[in-house]
Amino acid sequence: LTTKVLLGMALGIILGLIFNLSGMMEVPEGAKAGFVNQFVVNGAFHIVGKMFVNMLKMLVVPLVFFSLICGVTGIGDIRMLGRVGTKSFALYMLTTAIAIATAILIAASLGIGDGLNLESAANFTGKDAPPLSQVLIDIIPKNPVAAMANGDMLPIIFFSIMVGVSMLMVGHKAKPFIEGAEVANEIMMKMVNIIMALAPYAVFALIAKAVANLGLDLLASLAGYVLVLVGALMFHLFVTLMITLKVFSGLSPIMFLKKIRNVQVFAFSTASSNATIPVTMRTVTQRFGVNNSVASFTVPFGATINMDGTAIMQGVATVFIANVYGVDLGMGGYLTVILMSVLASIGTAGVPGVGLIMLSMVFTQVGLPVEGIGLVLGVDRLMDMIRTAVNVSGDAAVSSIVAKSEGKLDVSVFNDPDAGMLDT
Ligand code: DAS
Repeated sequence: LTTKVLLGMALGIILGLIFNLSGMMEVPEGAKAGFVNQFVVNGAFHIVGKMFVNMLKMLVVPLVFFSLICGVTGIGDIRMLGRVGTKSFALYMLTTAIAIATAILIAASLGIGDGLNLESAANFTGKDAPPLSQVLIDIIPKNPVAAMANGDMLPIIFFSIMVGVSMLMVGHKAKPFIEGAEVANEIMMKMVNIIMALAPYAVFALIAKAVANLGLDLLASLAGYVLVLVGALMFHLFVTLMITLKVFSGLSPIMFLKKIRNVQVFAFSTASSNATIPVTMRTVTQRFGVNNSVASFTVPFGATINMDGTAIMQGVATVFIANVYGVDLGMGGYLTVILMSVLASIGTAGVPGVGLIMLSMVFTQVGLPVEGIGLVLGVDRLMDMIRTAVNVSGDAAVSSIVAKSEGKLDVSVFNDPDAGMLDT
């Protein structure tokens, strides 16, 4: 399936470029958009892409609810849940902090954005992410069904854990319910496989649309920002995360990178960690050999609070905009950006564009003109796709480290190149 998905991605990029470079996407002044633009790219491709992302999102709430219940009851021992929670939270925060510190170092040392002195770009009105105190209070759902209806992940995670823990305390009387949850979880995972079979076509449509609309000229004008951001993201993925994986778990980074590719392509094409949860869960359990009792917690948890890629974008964008506007942030300013970005990433779900919304909050905090975001807005869709792939890679790496430390990772599965391969 991976080859088919990669093929879909490649064809999408090629067709998108053909549409864009051939001028078919242009809308002459006062005229209507052409056939390709209106009915193919922003018509058929848009519809297919949205339907696919909705199908993935459809799974997230029931999958997280049932897999967390199975996971917690599968843990069997509450103390382990505490350990898994503490270890994963600590590692998620550590990797995110390292990510943004590296990004700021790279961007500041290269001095990107210097001398661009553009007049202030289109003003950007991003809604602010909730303050941390509110985020902590909102972890406890007033109404769990409402939380599920709204897809608020942290309250859903909290409620599912509470149900699982309570079942453990009820003991054997809850057995039918636990078995029911196990069957429901299996049904959800089967639905993931069905949806993944559709992936090559959806990935093609999603990427063709993004490339056709975005084009290359936009990238040229922001080359410095894009190159440094992509460089920092790749550094984090291939160096920082892989060293962390090797040091903390001894697992093979090569095998990790080989098996994580499918998840990265999903995250890239949907630009949503949340929508990718079903694929991350399947890959981490069936290809990495992580026991569901750990993955069911660390994967949804990571998709919500762990956004290394987003933190990197915030670091690079802050340096870029500060230089463009000639604002000298100083060490204090940069430390504030690091703290804000790590904290902001806790409170926001993994959905497309959330990083940009958090960026407006970071800019406000350090006194940068928020309209500066208008400069990076144009390329943010593509940057979001790349950084989301880094986000989910961090979720999978920490899940593997925590599982290994708990003796809940089957190394023979991890080292078997064909384990859990989807034959479709
Ligand atoms: N798209 C977000 C995610 O799903 C990341 C971001 O917007 O920066 O992780």
